[in-house]
Amino acid sequence: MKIKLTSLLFLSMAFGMPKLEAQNIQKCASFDAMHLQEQVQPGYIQSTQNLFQDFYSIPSNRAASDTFLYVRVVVHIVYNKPEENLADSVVYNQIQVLNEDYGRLNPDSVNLRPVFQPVTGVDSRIRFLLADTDPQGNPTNGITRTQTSTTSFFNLGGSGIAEGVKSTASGGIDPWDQSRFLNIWVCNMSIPFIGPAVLGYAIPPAGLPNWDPNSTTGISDGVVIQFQVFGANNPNIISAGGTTYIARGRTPVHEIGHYLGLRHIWGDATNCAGNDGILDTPRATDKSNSDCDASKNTCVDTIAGIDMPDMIENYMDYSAETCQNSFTKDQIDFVRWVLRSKRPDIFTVSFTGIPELKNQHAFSIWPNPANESVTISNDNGDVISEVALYNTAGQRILTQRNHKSDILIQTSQLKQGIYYIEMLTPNSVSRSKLFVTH
Ligand SMILES: [Ca+2]
Ligand SMILES: [Ca+2]
Ligand SMILES: [Zn+2]
Repeated sequence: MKIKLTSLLFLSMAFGMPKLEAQNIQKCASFDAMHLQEQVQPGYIQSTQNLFQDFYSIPSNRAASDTFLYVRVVVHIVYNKPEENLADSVVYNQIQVLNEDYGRLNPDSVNLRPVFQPVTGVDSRIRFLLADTDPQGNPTNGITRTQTSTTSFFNLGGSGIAEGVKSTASGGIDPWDQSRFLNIWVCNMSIPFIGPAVLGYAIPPAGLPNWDPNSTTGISDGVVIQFQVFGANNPNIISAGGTTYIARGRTPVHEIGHYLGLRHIWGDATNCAGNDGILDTPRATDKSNSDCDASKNTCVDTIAGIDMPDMIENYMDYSAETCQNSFTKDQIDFVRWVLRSKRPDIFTVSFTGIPELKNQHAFSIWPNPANESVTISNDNGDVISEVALYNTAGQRILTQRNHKSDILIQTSQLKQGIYYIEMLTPNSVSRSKLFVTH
């Protein structure tokens, strides 16, 4: 990776600006970041591999639990140019994509080929919520904005790793307490005069007993994302060599997979010996380079009695974001186990413990309590683009998309009780209680 980028830059200096094909973008530098971590914490990589044995060795680790886990997220927007200062609506959209993909609520999950039916992932019951209280206890919308004089956080000597963005002293912003918040930095880490080379990275928690996410040495804990690929409604595009990279918000889905311990589906090897540690993901000889080639079956293995084709639909592949739509069952069980056992303070289990979002927008919810139906209207006249209804267990039970400033929700089929209603507008996300009585 380091050699590749260096030679790319050298080529550009020697021969003028080369065409950077979109296929040549290294989608993820997590494996390089893991090796950098190994240098300051010998044994780190082995400990992350041990996580898989630890997970599989105790059957109850895989036990399904209905408990919803709500991860506190802070998104740090670090920008130099105006287009890098992504709107709140882009952040909200990305959070929605995370919840859809980790909840298997994504509409394109139906595109997963039937051959993978025996290993198809379920709803992880992990949900991502922007923090509403910062580390000092002040109200926040979970988004920080930092203007920087740094035009790119790309580090030529560091395998594309952009650790500078994680430090105020180096033009970025210091993390919020990494044992309590999933920190996501969104920035520009393009190679000067060439363009984006790495779209994101994150490293798994170590299985070491002295694992400290707040450690100041090595790779600082959290996720880094190249600004054009954050949010499916991002107005910026990566276009190089006549090819446009189509972003669907799946780079953060992939990187959070690493943050929760997952490895690349092909096991970071170029032969069938590569192993991602997960038993129900088929092996592959190499990454899918942004393609959606469903004809590939590069390695023979037997999962659920069959030799499955390469799983280009998997979020942990390098396939195009338009054909990614699934985790497997074991990947889902594994990330839940990692979250509970290795990052135990980063989530809350009670949706009711999460304060309602206030003062972002005034909505009228009438009648409340509702019987047959309820009408929600946005008092300032802006469009309500989506309404989601959750029960007190935090399960999303209804999603309704919309194009007007008001929306009617049928409640006659809902059981009597308390619900949480979430309203998305192009500029805000708000939550409120809804009571249903019959
Ligand atoms: Ca596997
Ligand atoms: Ca196969
Ligand atoms: Zn990756």
